[in-house]
Amino acid sequence: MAQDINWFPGHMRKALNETKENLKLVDLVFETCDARIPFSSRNPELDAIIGDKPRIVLLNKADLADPVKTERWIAYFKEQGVYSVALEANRKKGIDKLISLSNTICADMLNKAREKGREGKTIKVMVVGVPNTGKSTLINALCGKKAAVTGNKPGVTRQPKWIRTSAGLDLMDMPGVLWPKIATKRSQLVLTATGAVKAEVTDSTEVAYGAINLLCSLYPDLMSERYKVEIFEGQDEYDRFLEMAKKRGCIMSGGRIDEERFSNLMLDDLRSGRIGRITLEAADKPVED
Ligand SMILES: Nc1nc2c(ncn2[C@@H]2O[C@H](COP(=O)(O)OP(=O)(O)OP(=O)(O)O)[C@@H](O)[C@H]2O)c(=O)[nH]1
Ligand SMILES: [Mg+2]
Repeated sequence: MAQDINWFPGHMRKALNETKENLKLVDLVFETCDARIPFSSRNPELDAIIGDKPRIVLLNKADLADPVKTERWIAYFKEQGVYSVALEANRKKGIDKLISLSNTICADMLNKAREKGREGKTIKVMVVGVPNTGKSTLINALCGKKAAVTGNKPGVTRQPKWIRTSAGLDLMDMPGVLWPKIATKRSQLVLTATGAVKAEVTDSTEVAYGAINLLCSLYPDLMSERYKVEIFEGQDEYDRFLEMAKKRGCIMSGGRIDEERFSNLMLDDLRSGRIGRITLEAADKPVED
């Protein structure tokens, strides 16, 4: 991965500080991650800030992830004593489960408020996570209207914002945050490939090349089907990349392969689920390089 990517621009430091300050105002934290990369899309700095505050890890974009692996991740979080829910925020799937789990976790607090005569007490929730994991989409799903701005790129939400829902939750939408030193090249690759890092600061050919090699080892059948090439052990990776680009018609005048155009097409395929349902990190060995 290119050395000069700034994973932690100034506005993210500001958002992280605001997370720390606002945490005292909330009862519960929803931490969104990308179900395709539940290990790499959890921010260790956010994790430290959240500390012991009750939280639910949301495996969002579950529609794009491998369902069997998502089940294993849910079991893994359970073993760790962490609440988690698989979500498809854009289709409102998993929302009812999330509301009922939030009520269960906050039952004591709600009962105490009721005893004191505060009937309408809401659960105050802060929604945090790395960029582009669907925080604002989730908030819109919970309140049934477009109260938060969403977008198919990271860095859409810039300011914390309170949004009231009819489900008994008050939600604070937070800007997505990364952290300064993303430990492994593999984490850097999967975060950029899935779209948590601004496309403008990455080299699309480098990201697509890495993503293709990873996907060919994890999901050879899906890749072979999508890009109409044979995938076999000992294959030259660069030759395979060029062949895929050629099959996709990414050829310039004079016959040269248009690597950049193919890379952008491939990343678009990956980000929008056209390759198939894929999960790039397994719960039984979450740390790999
Ligand atoms: N396939 C799929 N896409 C989703 C899902 N949830 C959100 N998205 C899409 O993901 C993109 C990012 O959604 P946002 O809600 O803006 O993400 P965010 O976490 O608020 O992003 P920042 O504000 O940049 O941190 C949008 O294009 C959404 O439509 C989901 O469950 N499945
Ligand atoms: Mg947002």
